[in-house]
Amino acid sequence: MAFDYDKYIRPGKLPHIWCPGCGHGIVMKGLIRAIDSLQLDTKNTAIVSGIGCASRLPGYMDCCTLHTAHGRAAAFATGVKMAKPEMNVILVGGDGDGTAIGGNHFIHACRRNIDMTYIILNNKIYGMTGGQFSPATPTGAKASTTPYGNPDPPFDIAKLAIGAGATFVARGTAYHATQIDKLIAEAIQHKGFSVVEILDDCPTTYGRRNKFKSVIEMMNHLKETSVPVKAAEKMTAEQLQGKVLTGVLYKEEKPEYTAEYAKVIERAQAK
Ligand SMILES: Cc1ncc(C[n+]2csc(CCOP(=O)(O)OP(=O)(O)O)c2C)c(N)n1
Ligand code: SF4
Ligand SMILES: [Mg+2]
Repeated sequence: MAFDYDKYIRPGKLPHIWCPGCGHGIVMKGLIRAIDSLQLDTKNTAIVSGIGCASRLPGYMDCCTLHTAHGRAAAFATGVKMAKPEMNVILVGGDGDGTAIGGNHFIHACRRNIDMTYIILNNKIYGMTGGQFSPATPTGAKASTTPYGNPDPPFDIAKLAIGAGATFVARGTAYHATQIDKLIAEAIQHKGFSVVEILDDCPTTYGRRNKFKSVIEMMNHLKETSVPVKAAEKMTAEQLQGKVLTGVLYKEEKPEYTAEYAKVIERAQAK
């Protein structure tokens, strides 16, 4: 029997706002399958976002959802988790939302190791506002604000998360759709701050400017430029030139923030 996505879609919210060929819907379906595979109680699952095309995702989900201010998903989500540590808290947002205006919130959420999962939909551009360059736009790529090519080097978002202290970091792509749910499910099960970066596409504001002739070309680009971590172990530095690694990139066990905070309260009350 076909998978019943409707079960998790908020009644009356479709059609969605995304352009034909946008990768964000592929990620939403992956998130739905992950929630279903873990049998999460949707009434005990908060999905929190900032602003952007990616950040519209929670609005379609029949869970407890918060669509907040640009770049502030991590701050709101931290509030939810601190108030209700028993809730599953999932953040969803774009590369611009999470690493430009929200970069500060992002790195500090990583540092605290609070038990939440942050899904970053990295389409390398500010899609919603017409294609301004983001901190994930590749050097040389064209954006509405870099019409002669972007002079800035991009962040490697996964490495940024690891450096800032996230204890589970994975990367997937919208091309590898059937891997997305598995990465998200593993991230949700991890006790601590987990980040899942999904490389996806914005054909409307990035693809057209950067000479991708079709969505299929953008998808093939994701396929051709990514390598699973296991396969990368057998490849030379030369073969890995220009490739990004996918799969679980980092995992460690560390004290979780809400549990540590509960101990602080206990100590204070014992005085
Ligand atoms: C404080 C504030 N500054 C700027 C904006 C305008 N704005 C809305 S979405 C967005 C960028 C979204 O890019 P990204 O997070 O990458 O999501 P995408 O649309 O690419 O999915 C910007 C700059 C805003 N809404 N609020
Ligand atoms: S503008 Fe880009 S990111 Fe936004 S919905 Fe369209 S394709 Fe997706
Ligand atoms: Mg974006």
